[in-house]
Amino acid sequence: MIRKLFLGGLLLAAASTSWGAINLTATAGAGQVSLSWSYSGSTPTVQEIYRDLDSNPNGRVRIASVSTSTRSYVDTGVSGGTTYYYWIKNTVSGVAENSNVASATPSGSGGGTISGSSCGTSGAQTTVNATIRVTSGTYDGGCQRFNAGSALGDGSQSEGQLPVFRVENGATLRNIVIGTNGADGIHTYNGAVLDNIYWMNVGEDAMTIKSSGTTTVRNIEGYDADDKFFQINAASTLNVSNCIIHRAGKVLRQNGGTTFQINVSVDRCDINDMGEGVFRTDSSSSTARLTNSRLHDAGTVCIGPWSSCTQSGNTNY
Ligand code: DGU
Ligand code: CA
Ligand code: CA
Repeated sequence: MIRKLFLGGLLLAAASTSWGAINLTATAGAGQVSLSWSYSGSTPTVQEIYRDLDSNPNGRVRIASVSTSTRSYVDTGVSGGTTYYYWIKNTVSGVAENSNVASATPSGSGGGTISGSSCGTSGAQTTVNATIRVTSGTYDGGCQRFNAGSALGDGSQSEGQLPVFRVENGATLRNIVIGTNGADGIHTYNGAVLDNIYWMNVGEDAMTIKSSGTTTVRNIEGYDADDKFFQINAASTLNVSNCIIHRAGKVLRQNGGTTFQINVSVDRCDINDMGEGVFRTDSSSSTARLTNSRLHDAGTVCIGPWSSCTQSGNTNY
């Protein structure tokens, strides 16, 4: 009689939860984690998915509640390079059982769309003998090719060349091809927007921030910057998105020996064949961020005593 009662207790336990198991696996993808799970010995009833940034379930958050028949889930709310921990929780008649913890580290989104500039290089050509100043509103170049004349420089590494464009006070420069003589590229003063710019052969540098402000640079593409692509000569903010930079010493240089603060963000860029690296400063108060980008032979990402220099969501190819 005693033995029979004991067996009955065990059977009851098996029919509820304590002998069941939920076997969870997590597979990392580009910008996502795929979960799949199976049951042995218990019945899927109320299924919830939990996620955490460590394997201790304290502090985990519920990211989904799924139907009784579901056995897989794709979590797209993740960042590349971060390790995530998951559980499936199944509740039957108020009694909860949890799966094993499964973890995965997704890669970056691979940059999403990185398309560079939509200006081809076959537009009409103009020679620029005096820097074109854009002081307000928008200057739209219609994807014409602007070649520096010798009055501006020869596109070599010599300092003191003049820029092809100078953009000031938040004005916008759009749809420009800088031709095979790049001279000193584009200078910005007190903030500017540079949109859809193609540098066929960067001269001494592609763009210089000459005075404080926020410079926004998007949808750009540039080739063969022997030294630096972006030169930053004033305390300022630079936000770059959707760029292709092909062959350069480095993507960005804060002016040598300066200690003012710059804040730089580069998102969704394809950076390939850098001689030295990506960001270089001598200032310990400056910050830089490289996100959602694709890198190939990009060298060292953070060079110098950056206060903060971070990367996330990037992939190497
Ligand atoms: O002494 O300041 O190349 O602004 C060196 C100079 C040099 C700058 C820089 C620039 O760092 O002229 O393009
Ligand atoms: Ca935790
Ligand atoms: Ca320069």
